[in-house]
Amino acid sequence: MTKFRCGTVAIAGRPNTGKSTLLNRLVGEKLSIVSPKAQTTRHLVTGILNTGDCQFVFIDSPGLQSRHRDVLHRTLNRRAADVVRDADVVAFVVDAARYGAEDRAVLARIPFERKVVAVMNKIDRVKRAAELIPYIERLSKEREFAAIVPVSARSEKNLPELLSVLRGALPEAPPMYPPEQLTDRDERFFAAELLREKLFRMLGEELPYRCEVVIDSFREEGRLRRIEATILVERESQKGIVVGSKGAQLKRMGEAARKDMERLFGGKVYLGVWVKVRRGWTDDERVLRGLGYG
Ligand SMILES: Nc1nc2c(ncn2[C@@H]2O[C@H](COP(=O)(O)OP(=O)(O)OP(=O)(O)O)[C@@H](O)[C@H]2O)c(=O)[nH]1
Ligand SMILES: [Mg+2]
Repeated sequence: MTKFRCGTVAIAGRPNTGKSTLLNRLVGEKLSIVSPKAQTTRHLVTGILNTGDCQFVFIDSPGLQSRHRDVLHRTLNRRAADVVRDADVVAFVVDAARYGAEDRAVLARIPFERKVVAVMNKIDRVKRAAELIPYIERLSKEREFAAIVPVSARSEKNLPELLSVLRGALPEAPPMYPPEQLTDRDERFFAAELLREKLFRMLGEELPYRCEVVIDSFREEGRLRRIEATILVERESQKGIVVGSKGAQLKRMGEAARKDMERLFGGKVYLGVWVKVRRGWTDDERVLRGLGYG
């Protein structure tokens, strides 16, 4: 009889390689927010997948990066480093056709004794499979990987192969979570994240990095979830952009977030959103602690 395996898989890599997309596709539910902008993920998001002989506890993490040097982004880098230190195996996600200094910096922070599976994502962008060979060869010189697996998270290519390799790297152990549990986060968390995703997708290049979403109240009234949220910005001028002309921008983002929440929660949502200025919140340790960035 095959022995049951269970353990944690840290999903790590430089920003924008598709870590959150990969987590969502592996567990079959949109748990972690995704945008074309780097450094979208700020929290460790756990997604649990049960197969007949294994429980995978995936942990998505912020992409290690150096573009922003404020306390918020230094905290994110610390989170990313902690998660690769503590996991049973690391899924090190790289872009199929690109490997550089930023990827190398992530790899350098993974303890030497940790098992690492290199995941070459976005192979849907590569025209012919043969083009991958030199990249695989180069990558294999960077470290002794347990395996190098080319995948496409977006088109779900090679994900069963990836799971089988990851399973082999996990310890024999009983499940950590009950089989029906999908994540360790609650609806309040997902409500904030889904709204934050819309800021990343619908606002300009720099503004999302200056915004945070706080859920002020989350109440269930029969089958309706009544959610009140505040978007924090750093300056008055940013507030104007987030709200938009006659409130149009805020309305658009709120509606998109509400629809996603209704899909995820499986029920009607009322979402009220306000925008407040909290000067310098990205660089204020006390404020950040209050926002859960300990
Ligand atoms: N073509 C292609 N695009 C992908 C694939 N996986 C992810 N993407 C896109 O890459 C972008 C970044 O995806 P994310 O999943 O947010 O990347 P991430 O690594 O979590 O990024 P951070 O949280 O910022 O570190 C998004 O536009 C995704 O749609 C893939 O397999 N193929
Ligand atoms: Mg992410």
